[in-house]
Amino acid sequence: MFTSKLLTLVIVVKPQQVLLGLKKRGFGVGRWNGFGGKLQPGESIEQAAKRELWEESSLTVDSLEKIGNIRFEFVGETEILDVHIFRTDHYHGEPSESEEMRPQWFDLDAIPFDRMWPDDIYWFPLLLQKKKFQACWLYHRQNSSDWFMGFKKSG
Ligand code: 8OG
Repeated sequence: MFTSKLLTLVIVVKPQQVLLGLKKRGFGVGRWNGFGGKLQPGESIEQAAKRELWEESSLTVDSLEKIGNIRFEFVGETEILDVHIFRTDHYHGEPSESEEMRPQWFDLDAIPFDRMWPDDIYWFPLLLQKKKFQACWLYHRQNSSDWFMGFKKSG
């Protein structure tokens, strides 16, 4: 019996740069990523996305554009991670370091894919081109760099 856990991920983009945070603890520690996490009881996916962005980067947004959805499965595990991905080009405030993330702007031609989740290199270009996508990835085990296969669909 499989269960599914909803997660959010927000990627902040400005002309020629993208904001990423270095994850300082927990799942994905040591990797650069967007800002996000699990839903709290009673929250909508968009509310959770805004809250996590605020908690991890100090940025606020008026609205978010849903751009992608990725489902992650892990071999031998019954919990699927259902990650809803948003892009925003408009934000308020200045990014600042939180307990969980150290934010940094990266030029679009210098995104540190070798220090990000291995699947990111496949869908970031779609996000940057504002193309909607869905994907499913099967990883060997949580926080591992070993993945077996991926499938992506854009449009
Ligand atoms: O609350 P926590 O930090 O554990 O949430 C995990 C975050 O990591 C959440 O924003 C979803 C995101 N995430 C995954 N897998 C992947 C992935 O393969 N690539 C990227 N970019 N983010 C991921 O859970």
